[in-house]
Amino acid sequence: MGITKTKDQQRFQEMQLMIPKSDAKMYMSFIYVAFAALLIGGLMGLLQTLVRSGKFTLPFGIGYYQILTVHGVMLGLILTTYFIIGFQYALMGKTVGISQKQKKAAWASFWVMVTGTLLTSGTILLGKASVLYTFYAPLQAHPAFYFGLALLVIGSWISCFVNWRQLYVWKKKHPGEKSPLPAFMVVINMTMWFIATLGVASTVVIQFIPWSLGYAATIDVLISRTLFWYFGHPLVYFWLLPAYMAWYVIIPKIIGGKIFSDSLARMAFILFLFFSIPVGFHHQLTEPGISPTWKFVQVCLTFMVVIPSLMTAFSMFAVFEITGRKKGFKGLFGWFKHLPWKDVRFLAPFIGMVAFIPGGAGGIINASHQMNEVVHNTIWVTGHFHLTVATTVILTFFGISYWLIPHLTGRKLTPQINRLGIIQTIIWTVGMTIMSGSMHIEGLLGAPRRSAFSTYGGTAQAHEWAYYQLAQAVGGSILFIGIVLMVYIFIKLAFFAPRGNEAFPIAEEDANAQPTPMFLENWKLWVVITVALILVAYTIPFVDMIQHAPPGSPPFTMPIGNN
Ligand code: HAS
Repeated sequence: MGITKTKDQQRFQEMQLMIPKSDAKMYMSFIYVAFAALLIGGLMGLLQTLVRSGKFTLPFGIGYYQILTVHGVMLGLILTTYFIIGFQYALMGKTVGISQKQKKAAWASFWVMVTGTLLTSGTILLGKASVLYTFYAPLQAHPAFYFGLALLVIGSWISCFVNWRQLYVWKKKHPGEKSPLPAFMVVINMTMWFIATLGVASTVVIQFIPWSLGYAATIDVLISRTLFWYFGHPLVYFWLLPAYMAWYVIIPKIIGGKIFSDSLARMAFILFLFFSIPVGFHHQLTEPGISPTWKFVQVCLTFMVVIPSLMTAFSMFAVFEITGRKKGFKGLFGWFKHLPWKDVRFLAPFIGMVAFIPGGAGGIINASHQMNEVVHNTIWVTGHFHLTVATTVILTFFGISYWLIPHLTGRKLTPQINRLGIIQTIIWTVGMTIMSGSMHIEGLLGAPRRSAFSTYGGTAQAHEWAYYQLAQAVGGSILFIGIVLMVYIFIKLAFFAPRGNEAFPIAEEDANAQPTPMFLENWKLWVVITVALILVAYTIPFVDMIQHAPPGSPPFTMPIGNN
């Protein structure tokens, strides 16, 4: 049974209530940490491109792998997780509300995560954990690094429980009604995150911590990598889904349209829950110890996870076209003209969408088993994730920041800040096009990823790659200017912009929209299917890995001061 229109409209009005100051403070705390991580991680990114160009040597004995680890952890793990959790709390607070008790628990999640972050970053900065953001065994870090990671995950689990509880309490108060779309999406993302992080938590607690403390002399590398990638691929969708939340729910409002299809959006998110997790082997296609049959099964499942992204692309084109035509724009592409190009809240996420066309195509190439042989472990993969997470996702997060931060701090996005935002978006687009484009080409020429200049600087190929590495240094420097500008905009929006009320733009459904089928909220069924798919994809190969385990590996530490 679907929901009546009057109730829908009434709920929509409730959503427009202002967020209380104390709630806003909690949401903003996550966002402050995210932007601090952006600045630190971005600076490390700049240093990396300079070192790889062979024209710059790190001072004070700082190692290449040390800055690479800071870069990956700060941007890939800290910036994303904090921004996402802060944004999701805001969406939940706005649509289903947050009680005092839930807020206390949310603060607990924040402080546990901060404690973990300080431990992890401290060990990396002291040079005791140059293990990159994937911390592959047998690279070994100081135990504090792993304890920090475990706390980060535990803190995020508290957020999962808070978000689930928020929706549960709301549903109790609104029997028979469908949940607000943003809340539904947040709960899917956190359910996926919880199931996925069980993998990384197990390897950290069962394998890495005892090994780093010296209780175990060796570690089973294949098992640790498998548990990592069981988590690692859903991790990328944990980054992507909040961007999709903004595309489905926020962007239509900003362009003056309606949600294209509430049911389609929910279905896409359910498909992400099903297919994000049982696909980790596509990161391990070149690894021995996993049978080709199981790699093939997971490659097929990877192609399933492409479908909800194609549904999203379809949905976005439909929103743009329908809104344009309603405004009277005619012709095949006339609707394109109505888009609010001068509104940075739209422009930044839109460029993110455009970047996802080549970014997604690159992902499909990576997933195609034979083609993966060409690109695996080359800097092509780095190019791929700079298009996906560092452009599609991050530009959307910036787009969200332009309205979310002033909304939470009681300020206004002024025309001047909007203009700066447009400049920032252009700088980012130019910098990333140069950097990611040259990474893709250099990868096709065989250049390795994650390699210090000292490992390939003297080789014959290094000459062939030099041009692209220079281009990456140029792109990286432009991007760093973009980061500094974004941090400036953030500080302005958080502390100095004029006081006012910035809208929290949540789109409505069309008055004539078909009711959303209630079976889409059958949470138990979705979780059972997800677990069943995971068991199908992982049980036999995992048992194989344990039964045929080779002797474990002793620890290995990256050389310090290796440029
Ligand atoms: Fe990936 C490696 C496969 C998506 C991130 N990926 C990585 C790594 C990262 C990453 C971080 O199969 C490196 C990990 C490491 O350190 O080793 N990836 C895929 C596939 C997809 C995909 C099949 N990746 C992402 C996303 C990421 C991300 C999203 C971050 C957010 N990836 C791989 C594989 C590897 C890999 C292998 C391992 C490689 C190796 O060998 O190590 C798919 O989800 C992509 C589907 C996307 C689409 C695009 C839909 C387009 C849309 C935009 C519409 C545009 C509009 C605007 C509406 C089908 C929705 C239009 C307007 C106009 C004017 C045109």
